[in-house]
Amino acid sequence: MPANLTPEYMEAERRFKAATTSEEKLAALEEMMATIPRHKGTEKMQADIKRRLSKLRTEQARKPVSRAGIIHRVEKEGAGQVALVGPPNSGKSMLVRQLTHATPEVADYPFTTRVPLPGMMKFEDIQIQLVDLPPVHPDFPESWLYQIIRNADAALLVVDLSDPDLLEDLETTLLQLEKAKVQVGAGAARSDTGWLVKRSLLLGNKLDAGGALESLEVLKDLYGARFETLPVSAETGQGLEELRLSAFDLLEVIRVYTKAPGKKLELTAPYILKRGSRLLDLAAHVHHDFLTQLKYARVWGHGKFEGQMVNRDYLLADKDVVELHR
Ligand SMILES: Nc1nc2c(ncn2[C@@H]2O[C@H](COP(=O)(O)OP(=O)(O)O)[C@@H](O)[C@H]2O)c(=O)[nH]1
Ligand SMILES: [Mg+2]
Repeated sequence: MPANLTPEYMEAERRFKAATTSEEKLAALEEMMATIPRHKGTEKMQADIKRRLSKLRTEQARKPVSRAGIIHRVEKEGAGQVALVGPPNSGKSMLVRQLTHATPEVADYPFTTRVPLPGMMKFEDIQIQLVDLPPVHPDFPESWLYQIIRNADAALLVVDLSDPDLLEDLETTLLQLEKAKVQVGAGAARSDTGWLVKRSLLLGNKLDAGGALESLEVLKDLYGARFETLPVSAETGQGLEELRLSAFDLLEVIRVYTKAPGKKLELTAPYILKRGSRLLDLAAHVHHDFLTQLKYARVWGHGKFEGQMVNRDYLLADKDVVELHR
């Protein structure tokens, strides 16, 4: 089976080969792991990356920690990792406080947040990982910040609708991302090396505050074509339920439940798969034996399928219930 490697993966591999420090190697390997297509044809490569990663991590763990040049990273958990990206004081930490059990410090002065802090956000029956981050701003030039953003599955661009400098702040954030070769929003994909496209959503926070509605209109006028824009208030909770759903959409994953033949339908924790996955992809997740032994499956879901037989190429949909037969 051909490996079908993506340009993102090739770039990460190029960076790995060019890396001179173990930090750079680790960062590149993590990106390789995040971008390698997951199928039978790349299993050996995946195993190889995993082995190198764990070796490097072990080496790192043995090293004494030096204050200067400390690197932060956030291990992925749940259905996907979403980074909160934006200027200082836009309310990133408060959003993470409201949406997860994490308790980052919230304050009305900039640069309160100095380290990443993950928290798990519930959406229906799954958990999505949010990562609170220091501001994306020239005064916080740490490269690990951009590495975390690059490595995340998606980004929420958080701006303060009550801030008169809103547009300037957003431009500063976008410029910083551009310098880090992170492309956000709609537009022709950059083809020069190193660029990474990050699915993202523009969050207009502080909807409760004075002037917010006017700013929202301006924001939509200027950036509506580039970004889907969602107004929220971390303070009052307005828009936060929509935000959970939007974050899920942003991840472009589906939930698939399995059921054993002859057993009653009992919804357990779903498998999380990329949108566009087929029955065979699910089978590979459940057990590698299914890859060769799978004969057919029955599917219940989206009002159309009531235990209908489907073959290996069946395109899975969110909330499908699948019974695998071999
Ligand atoms: N009115 C209002 N204030 C908010 C909202 N979200 C955050 N804040 C305030 O904005 C300031 C900065 O919040 P913080 O979460 O620390 O911003 P960060 O720097 O982006 O993490 C704090 O004083 C918060 O209380 C909101 O939705 N409405
Ligand atoms: Mg903060």
